[in-house]
Amino acid sequence: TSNDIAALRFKFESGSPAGQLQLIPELIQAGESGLEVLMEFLLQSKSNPATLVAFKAYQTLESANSKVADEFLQTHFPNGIVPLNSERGIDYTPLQQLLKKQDFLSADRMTLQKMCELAGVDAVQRKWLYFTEVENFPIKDLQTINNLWFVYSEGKFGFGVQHEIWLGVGKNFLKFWPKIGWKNGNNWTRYPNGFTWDLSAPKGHLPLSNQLRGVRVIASLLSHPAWSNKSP
Ligand code: UYC
Repeated sequence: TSNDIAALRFKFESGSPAGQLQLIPELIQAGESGLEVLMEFLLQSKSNPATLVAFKAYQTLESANSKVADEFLQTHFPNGIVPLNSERGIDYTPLQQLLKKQDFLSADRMTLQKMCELAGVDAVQRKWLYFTEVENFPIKDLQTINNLWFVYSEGKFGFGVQHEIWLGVGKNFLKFWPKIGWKNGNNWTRYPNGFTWDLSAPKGHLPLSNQLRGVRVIASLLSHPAWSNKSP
């Protein structure tokens, strides 16, 4: 009844993220009026960094077989739900498209490509990064890349997750590698087939940073102010 849906709407809108996740199946059961609650929620949170709840709401609408929901997504979120802010005019749409499909291997390569674009023409030709370039990356762009990885991996991947794990081992890379599945005993995980390209991977497994040229690039990525300064 309309009373039930009003109560459900109130519960959803005032709930914690965990509570909201649990309510999504009930909203689907409520039919079109439940989907409307999710659409309104997505519109209201449009300018904020996307959250896991927003991603679940998005996935739900996408698979709802509803003409209204399809048109809504096509109009407001044609490429996905993460805002693609860039301070240097970089187009992160291709990265969002790959991550939305959870094609993590191609997304990992695209991430390196986009970070090279962010660093400038020299890096695009070189196809890898100097740590001095990484230090100068804008917070906004790293947060966009990270939000994309985080949201579409349902909280498993991204530099922010790697940052947390790295702090947890006292910034000790020898302890960090095995934790994220990049080294097993004395053996480096081999690129590309040794890595796990789906959500069964350990937390923080992706995106990769090639260590051939040393740890300075990943060290400056993980020390970047993007991970301590959450406001845009
Ligand atoms: N590779 O082993 N890696 C490559 C990783 C290393 C090697 C690319 C990560 C160790 C060679 C990516 C690890 C190592 C190539 C990564 C890893 C090594 C290559 C493609 C665990 C030998 C070039 C993008 C730390 C002991 C040959 C790029 C090729 C490529 C990532 C070998 C993303 C996380 C120290 C010879 N490795 N790389 O940047 O495949 O080239 O084209 O890090």
